[in-house]
Amino acid sequence: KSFGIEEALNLFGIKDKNPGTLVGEKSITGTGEYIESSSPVDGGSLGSVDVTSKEAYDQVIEETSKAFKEWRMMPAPKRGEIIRQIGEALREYKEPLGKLVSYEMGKSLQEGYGEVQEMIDICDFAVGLSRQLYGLTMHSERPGHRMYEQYHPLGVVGIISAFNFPVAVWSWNSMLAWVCGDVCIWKPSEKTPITALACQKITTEVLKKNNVPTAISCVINGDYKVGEMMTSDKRVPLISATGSIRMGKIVAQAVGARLGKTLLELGGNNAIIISKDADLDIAIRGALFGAVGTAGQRCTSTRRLIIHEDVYDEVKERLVNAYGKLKIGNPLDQSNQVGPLIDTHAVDQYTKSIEAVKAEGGTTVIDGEVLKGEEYETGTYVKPAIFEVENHFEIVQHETFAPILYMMKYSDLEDAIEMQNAVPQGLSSAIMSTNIRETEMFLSHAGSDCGIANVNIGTSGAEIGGAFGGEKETGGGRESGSDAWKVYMRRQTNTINYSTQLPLAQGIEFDI
Ligand code: UN1
Repeated sequence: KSFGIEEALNLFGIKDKNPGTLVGEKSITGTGEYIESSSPVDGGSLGSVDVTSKEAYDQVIEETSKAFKEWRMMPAPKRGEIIRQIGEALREYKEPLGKLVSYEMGKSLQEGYGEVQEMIDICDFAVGLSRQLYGLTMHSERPGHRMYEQYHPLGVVGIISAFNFPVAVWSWNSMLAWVCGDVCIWKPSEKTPITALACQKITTEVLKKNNVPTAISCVINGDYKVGEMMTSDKRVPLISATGSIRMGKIVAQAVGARLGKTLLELGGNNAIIISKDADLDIAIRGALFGAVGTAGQRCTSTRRLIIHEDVYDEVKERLVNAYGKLKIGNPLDQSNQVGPLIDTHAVDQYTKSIEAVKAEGGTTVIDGEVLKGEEYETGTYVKPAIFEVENHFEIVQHETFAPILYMMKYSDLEDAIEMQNAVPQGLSSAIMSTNIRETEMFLSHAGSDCGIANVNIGTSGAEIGGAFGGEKETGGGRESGSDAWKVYMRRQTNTINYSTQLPLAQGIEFDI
């Protein structure tokens, strides 16, 4: 373990064997089976966590539900003050936490710090929000009546997060849920359980200091079976799940069967349209970051480039040139730009996708390769690849969570937009163009069908201030900024009669 990882683990109290079920600072014994977290960077172990049993889960629900009764009565701005302190604690722990994120997940150190920064940003956002949980007032049609709506806390929020943003996505959900007066149970990805324990430690220290029930923050661990305990549980009114479309469909059906609420943020198949009027310096930079950043393991990663025929060859040449300069290796070494994939299973998916694109008739621009030799012994490092394809290829219609970029040609913008939309997913999209007619068309009703549509910015790197999520098989949920908070609350419409009459609605009369 390099670069002070050992110190970071010690700082967060991580041992070889750790409890995996936490109610605030208290741990509950689980199944006694352990999940080991091993780093894709060098195969080193970060420690293991005890898998949550059904009994342990029930105890978590019981204790967090009790905490809800107290937490929901605290004024929202007071809850916001506690979130402010969590943001302060995250500022303090940014370095060691960012480093652990980088080591456990495999993203570059800079991206590890960047992820913690997103957590700090959502804390700041949530503090302001705690004074702005606004409802509307409306004019009653009846004399002496008043109408308004208010938002109340929902209860227990179950958060299922993915390995690629192991801590930020939890914070987008939990910080908002907490200012809204909810309590949270977090099931982190079984590939990244250790950073979740670190976050729990940071959070509970703040909660304890403020003398509020630490049970508002709970962690459970395990695979999909542990997730199912929450999705099928009526005591959990909202499940917020980030991950694959396959997982999302299972979660949606389980929660839907009991008419619970879901917030789903699932796969993307994000494209950038590069027009003949693009600023190519910006276009290449945006495409490169989107395609190889986080080794292609963001929901928002750029998977497809749809390039105007007039600039196609130039874009291709410049991309090949830029790819040739990429440094692939240990992400904790800041001179490297591309780290490993999460595990060898992901490498298999990468290899199979490349075989599939070739079998379907794709042309190799830069071939893929699983890197071997010193520094790459884990078998998790791969070379970012580029292929020329047609949009309808089955493999192009899929999200492969790896640095594989597809190039396609267009001559007419309408066709380009149609191609961009002609995939099952609808998360992020972008156009590179300095022509206002083109950019406005892209943003119009006839334009991109995605939850995120950018102009002269790539598909990834969204700020927390906007609502984050997408349409179609991306699941339709919105997390993070704007009015995403509303999903964490229940809306109530109130009508108050202060007159001496009881005029019935729609002019109905009764004889009494
Ligand atoms: C994700 O990949 O699940 O927009 C989230 C981005 C980041 C978040 C990605 N802010 O790339």
